[in-house]
Amino acid sequence: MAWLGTAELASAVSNAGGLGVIGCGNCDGHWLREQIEATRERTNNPFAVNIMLLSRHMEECVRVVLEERVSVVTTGAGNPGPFIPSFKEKGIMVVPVVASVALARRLEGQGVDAVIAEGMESGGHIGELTTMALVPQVVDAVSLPVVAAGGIADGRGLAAALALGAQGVQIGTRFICSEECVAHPHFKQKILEAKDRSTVVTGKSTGHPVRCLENKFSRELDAMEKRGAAVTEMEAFGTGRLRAGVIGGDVEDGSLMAGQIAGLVKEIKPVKDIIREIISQAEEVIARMQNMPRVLHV
Ligand code: TUI
Repeated sequence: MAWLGTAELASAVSNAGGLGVIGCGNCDGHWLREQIEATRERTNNPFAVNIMLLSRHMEECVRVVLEERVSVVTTGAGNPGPFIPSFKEKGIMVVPVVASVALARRLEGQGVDAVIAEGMESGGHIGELTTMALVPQVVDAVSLPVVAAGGIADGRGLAAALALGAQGVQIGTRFICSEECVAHPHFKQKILEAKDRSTVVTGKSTGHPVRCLENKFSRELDAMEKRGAAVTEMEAFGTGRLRAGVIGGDVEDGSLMAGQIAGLVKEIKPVKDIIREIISQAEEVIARMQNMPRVLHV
């Protein structure tokens, strides 16, 4: 949740019983330190920092997390292997996003505390497997707690993730439409209007596929890809577009990263109401399933 996982949202989630996450995206160390301090002013509960491993400021962000001794670090868009020992030395829990069983296994061997199995329903940078296929295979492959991510925005999604063997869920897109999220109102409105097929995946040919709401920017990127534009040209074309879209509200020329579940989001609400509703709906779903007649009597 680059630019959106700020102190406002992270502290609201941590105050409501979740684990709020500050999203680094391409931020620098100075921005991250400010967000950590602002989060600490708003909550006494633990929170996490997500480090995006493709960022040019990544090493700076790692240093800030170590200095500030944040409770939990999550990582995305790569293999955090080389940084694990320094986090563990400071007692920081390490919870990487994985998009494959192979990386989950490798990172278990390197001492991570849990993994986030994120399916390609997610917004932003994605792997190739769906949440439904990835989560149970990761659950069977490792002895660590597994957090499911990708396509989860309500209690049905939470219950389904638990049924797949996950211990918890990571939720992004639903929280864009929270009162606390600093997303531009025009971006929030685009999510509220989204339908099931409103997102597209751009950048497959660059090796870094990204899911976002379809708009002028995504169509232009798609056209560049089809005419075989160079990766450097596409990267230059995309620079600054995420911030312009999600904070600046440029919903045509900006990048509006969001997950496939955007079509399910119909209301802007406070974080605590979103979390309470998700949990009570999951409890209802699970209770209903427990009362289902059994088909097989042996
Ligand atoms: O990282 C994300 N979501 C992101 S990062 C991002 S910034 C970006 N912009 C343009 C191009 C690329 C990135 C926007 N959204 N989510 C976590 C995530 N991690 N999803 C998938 C992965 C992942 C993929 C492959 C994690 C590890 C991985 O392993 C590769 C390897 O080295 O084995």
